[in-house]
Amino acid sequence: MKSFWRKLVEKFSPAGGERVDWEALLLEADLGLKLTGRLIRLLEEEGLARKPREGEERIRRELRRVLSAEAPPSVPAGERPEVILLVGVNGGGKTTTAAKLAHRYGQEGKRVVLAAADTFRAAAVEQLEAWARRTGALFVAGSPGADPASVAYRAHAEAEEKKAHLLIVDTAGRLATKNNLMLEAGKIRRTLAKRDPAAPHHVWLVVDATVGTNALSQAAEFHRAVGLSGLVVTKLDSSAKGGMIAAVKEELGIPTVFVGTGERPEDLAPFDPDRYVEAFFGG
Ligand SMILES: Nc1nc2c(ncn2[C@@H]2O[C@H](COP(=O)(O)OP(=O)(O)OP(=O)(O)O)[C@@H](O)[C@H]2O)c(=O)[nH]1
Ligand SMILES: [Mg+2]
Repeated sequence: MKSFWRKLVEKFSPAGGERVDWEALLLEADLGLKLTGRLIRLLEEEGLARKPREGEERIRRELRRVLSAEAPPSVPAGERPEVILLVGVNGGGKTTTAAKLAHRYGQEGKRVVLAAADTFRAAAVEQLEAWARRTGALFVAGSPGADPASVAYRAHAEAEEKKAHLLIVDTAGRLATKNNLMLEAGKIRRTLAKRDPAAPHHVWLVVDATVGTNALSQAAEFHRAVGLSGLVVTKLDSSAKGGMIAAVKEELGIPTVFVGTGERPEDLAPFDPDRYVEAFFGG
């Protein structure tokens, strides 16, 4: 199967591959304005702009550098539970990702608490509870309409009491206004910090890869409001290109920590820059 990159190369080098419209190609690959601009300047400075093969090789090397490997997140067996707060707009895959993380760390032998801090949508609580049962995690929820921050607070107390290694907090994605969404995430973050100044240890934005460079503006907004430490990019199994992973790292310095590749609990993998670059360019 031809990779999307190959298809783009064909599309943007109409004259038999001698010249490539790099700018159009890189933008369509979801690399964003800033990274695209820098890559073009690189190619020009190094005299590779009109050399399709060498140009591509240079881009590949630069992407690999931008995505430099970071150690995959691990859950230390500390005194207090490690806390992961998941935020993002509706439908991005937060609840599914919470379940996948519970499954992953549960399999490693960690005691996991799943907290449903989405008290906005009644079905959301049931959805997460079902996942908790499936993955063997403990489950904490609030009543419909309860303050999500209070659910997070209680969940942390329970996680400590049960000597859990990990607390995963799922949040709502749809609120009356986007501003409320940010305010709520900020409040949950501050409330967790009252229980443990080191918490939340991770604040991850869950984004759907198929939104393309929209992920950049989502990440910028959430980063401003809550401070993000990582990205979880979901639905990479759909026809998504995933270029925004490099764009977000370049523009905001936020690394992708996990990628979702399906709807089952096991469809989550730590982000691997080498595999990503390989898949991005394809054969
Ligand atoms: N194909 C695929 N589907 C996914 C993936 N992750 C989540 N989904 C699906 O995307 C849909 C939305 O996922 P949820 O986990 O409910 O998203 P959410 O962010 O919790 O949504 P809200 O609670 O409404 O904000 C569901 O149908 C999931 O099964 C993935 O990696 N691949
Ligand atoms: Mg949800």
